Amino acid sequence: MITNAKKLRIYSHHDADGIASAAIAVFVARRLGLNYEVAIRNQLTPQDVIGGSDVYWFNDMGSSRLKEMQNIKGVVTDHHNPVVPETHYTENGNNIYQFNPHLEGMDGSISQSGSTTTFLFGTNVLSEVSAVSHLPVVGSVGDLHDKKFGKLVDTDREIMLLAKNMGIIEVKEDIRFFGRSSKSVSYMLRFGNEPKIRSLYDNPAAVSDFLIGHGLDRKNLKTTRWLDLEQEKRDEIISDLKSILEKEGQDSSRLIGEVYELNSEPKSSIVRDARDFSSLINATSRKGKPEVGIRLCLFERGDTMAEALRLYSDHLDSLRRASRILDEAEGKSVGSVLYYDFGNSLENNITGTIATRIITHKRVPSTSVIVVMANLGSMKKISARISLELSERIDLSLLFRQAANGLGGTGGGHRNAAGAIVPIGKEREFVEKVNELMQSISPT
Ligand SMILES: [Mn+2]
Repeated sequence: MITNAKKLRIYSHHDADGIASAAIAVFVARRLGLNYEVAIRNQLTPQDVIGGSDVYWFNDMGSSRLKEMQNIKGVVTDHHNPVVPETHYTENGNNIYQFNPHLEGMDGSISQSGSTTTFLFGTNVLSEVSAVSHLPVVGSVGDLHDKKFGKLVDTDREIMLLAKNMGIIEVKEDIRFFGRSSKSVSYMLRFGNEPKIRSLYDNPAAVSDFLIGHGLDRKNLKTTRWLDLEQEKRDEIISDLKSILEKEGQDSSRLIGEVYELNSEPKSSIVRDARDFSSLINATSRKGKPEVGIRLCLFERGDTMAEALRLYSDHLDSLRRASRILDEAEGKSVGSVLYYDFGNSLENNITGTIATRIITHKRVPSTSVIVVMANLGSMKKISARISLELSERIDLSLLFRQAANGLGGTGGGHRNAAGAIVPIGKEREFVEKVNELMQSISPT
């Protein structure tokens, strides 16, 4: 279907994993000389799921919406929890082949990202896809698939090793904080939270003293990156950070893990680190220019990079504004659900980002469901996160789907990160329903 498509419609999700997936699909479409169009979506619209004569390729999305699709001919390569457990779906005039790790008994929230799934499918269409095997690494890390074990696992790992063996990426054991290549070492230590070093976290004075104590010059603290330091210096700092963590009574083993670097980027590049690369492409999409992120994934630099950096700085401004709103906001509790409704004061495409921030940076019980809402026309856009610990017992995507379906909305996602859209006015009921479902599965 793909190789013979007169017109290929590529739909992908609006986060880093989705953009990496879109780039893989675009790479395939270009090499096959296809006429194609790309649409990046936060959620598929009702029009998106009604097909015609074109061929569709849904990436990092689609599995939770299969039942609403009509007359669609094409492929879904996704890792979100599927509503239909079929690899070939032919109801409602559809002819859809669905590729999803859940159908193979794997957990898509950790074993296989959307971009890994898209890549695997892509290799069966066109073997040259291996030339972009860095993209599943970027997408998987963007979806935090390396969080639980400090490295990529299962299928994500197999593709990462392929990229490594091809010399496309380099794998190292190093500090797993965000910003190794894109931020100053002082920023990296100040906001690093995997794990959170209590005496340094969000404490710029303590971070400066610590770094000066390690021989760094005060005037260079804002410009020197982690990757600029000599290996010996990094080892020295890491061993000191480990002893601080141990003194704080924390597990220091989580500080070090696998990190992935892109060999196509020089050492001086701010997106040499795959995690930093994923945050840059994520920003291009959140700021409404996903095509810039896709072009970056496909090795365009120069003006494309300059534009990406502008979008990144705009995105950081939005997040700073959101943080200020968040500081003043009081969450409301309904049982084990803690929810924040920002109405029109929060951009509705960063509700998930903010929910992640709350669960990472605020002191919330590990048994809570963190919910962030914002208005989306006549609907409420809802994003939620739970701790990995709680997700061992609860599949949030199923709860969200069930709660939203009863209220004229849609919901889905992953075990630990889910979303829903319900009509405005139904949000309180939604929260109550989620809490009720939680209690029935796992009473607290
Ligand atoms: Mn994904």
